[in-house]
Amino acid sequence: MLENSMLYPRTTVSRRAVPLDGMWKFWLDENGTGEKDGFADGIPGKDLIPVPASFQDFYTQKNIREFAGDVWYERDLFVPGEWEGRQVFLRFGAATHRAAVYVNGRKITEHEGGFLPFCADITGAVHYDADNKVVVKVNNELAVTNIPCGETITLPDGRKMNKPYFDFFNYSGLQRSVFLTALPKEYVFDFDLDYEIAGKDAFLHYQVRTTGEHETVLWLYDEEGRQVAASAGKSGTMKVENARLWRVHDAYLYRLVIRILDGDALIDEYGQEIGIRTVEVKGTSILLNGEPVYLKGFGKHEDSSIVGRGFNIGVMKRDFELMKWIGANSFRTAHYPYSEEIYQMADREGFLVIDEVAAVGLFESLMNFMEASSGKKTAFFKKETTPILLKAHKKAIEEMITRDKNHPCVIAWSLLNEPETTDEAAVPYFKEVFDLAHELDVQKRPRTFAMIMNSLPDTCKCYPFSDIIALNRYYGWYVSGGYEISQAEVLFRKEMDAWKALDLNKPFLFTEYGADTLGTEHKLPSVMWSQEYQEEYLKMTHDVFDSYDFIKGEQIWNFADFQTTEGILRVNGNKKGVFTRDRQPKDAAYLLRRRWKGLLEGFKG
Ligand code: BDP
Repeated sequence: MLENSMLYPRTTVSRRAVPLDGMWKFWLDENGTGEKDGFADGIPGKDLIPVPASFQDFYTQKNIREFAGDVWYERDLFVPGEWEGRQVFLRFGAATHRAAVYVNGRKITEHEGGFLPFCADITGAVHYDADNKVVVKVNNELAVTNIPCGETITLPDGRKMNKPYFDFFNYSGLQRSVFLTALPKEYVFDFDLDYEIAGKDAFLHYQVRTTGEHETVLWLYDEEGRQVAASAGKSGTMKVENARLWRVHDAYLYRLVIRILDGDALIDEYGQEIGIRTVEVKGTSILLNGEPVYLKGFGKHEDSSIVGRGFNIGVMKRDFELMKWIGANSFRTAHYPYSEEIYQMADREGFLVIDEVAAVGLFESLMNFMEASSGKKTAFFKKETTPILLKAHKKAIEEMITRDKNHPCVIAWSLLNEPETTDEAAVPYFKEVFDLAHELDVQKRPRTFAMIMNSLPDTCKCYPFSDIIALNRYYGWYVSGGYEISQAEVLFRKEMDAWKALDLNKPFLFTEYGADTLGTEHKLPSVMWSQEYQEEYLKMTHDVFDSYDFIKGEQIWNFADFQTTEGILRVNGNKKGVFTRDRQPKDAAYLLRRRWKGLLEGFKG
């Protein structure tokens, strides 16, 4: 059970939420002595850095960009006197990958895991109507005991260096908004919603958790602000007559308001936009409101110039506009839960989201995405430290599901990306994470994991756990690329025929396929890396998709070019983007647009 509420901070009649975004003091702890040197009381220097943002791409020194270790943030915090007697928190959208929070020199809390929110209860540590000092130590070292997996090595000159087992830059720092919040002592902590559609009406089953015993009441308002249902009690059902359902690109949002009352007096109020919809897997179909849907879209990243993985509201807007333009209806939050604002936008825009926890790099390999697919390395889950990893992984699943479960956009949980699945040791590990997701989600949304190239019908021990079989496949890129593409197609079809022969009666989805393409390169006839080849590759791949009825979606890798660690396989980043890193279309974007605009929502339904 989580210690802190995961609800998004909002100001209401009973609550206050003050964003602390802006410039914070910043210090790179190159000697790792911050703790001993008393940084908790205040950090050295005068350097300022923006929050939210990754710290890496602002500076001109390579040792800052590549830094592995502790970085420190500090700012003053004025806490209004009227808040005395309330519950006062600092709420971090994320701190990558772990953090310790100090207020006025006192350690308040620690949090492990870089992509989910946490709160520091500072009620007893602050001076009211006065300035206080907040110091946050953020550490970005990678290990096989935490997700995402990797290692931290020490170079001959004594510097530490991160070695990710994954293919995206290890951006870190305070990458999401920080809020100062004040809540009443008794407050709405969490709630769960589940829907049932009955003809024109809908039933909304709910459960509310509060920190006290007073009466809880719920109101539901439509988009015009008219009250359409109400209920009392911490659990129950509301009937919504003539319910407007939440649909793809036609997202109707009701507003749920939860109040805690003491007679006529209001103790707490929390409101959130919700969408009435059902999600289900039936046979080989993915059903939204009982109707089949074919997923078209992307694996994405939170990644942009200068701010790195920092939440960027402008980039978010542009991304949604491009996704609408191209005819996409969905995306996967590869390879970590995204900023909460992105799910709010997907709710509003009617996009279907596969929400992925940061379990990436669960493979015995330094260049995971290449070596791992060769099948040479196995038995990742046999390590002595696996139980520690599993614990961190389960905690992240709990935090993710608690945070995101009430977003109508979230239609499935992706519990791992490209893990090792060929050794029996993976099986009990998978069982634990898949069971946990099922147990935590009252909507029992489909669960999946993205399967690497060597997780094949005859080698993968874990696909039976998935409700949707999600494949990451690169026939024509990592396998038989270029002039050998006809061979790639033969191999691809051979694999798909083998899946077909298993007759799993489950939907298949491509969570990754793609070819690195330089936005600057044209070549007639094509060569690999040219825009012409990206189109050839897509035509072949889409032909294969269209030959199998059980394939119910395609999410190309990647929406946009993104930063990775430097290396011989990456030209200043991964270039599989359909859009460049500054969000302009490559030629393939027009091909995809023609295809996706032409496919019916219920294609192959
Ligand atoms: C897959 C990974 C993804 C990589 C991609 C690639 O899931 O993170 O970026 O391949 O190689 O292995 O482009």
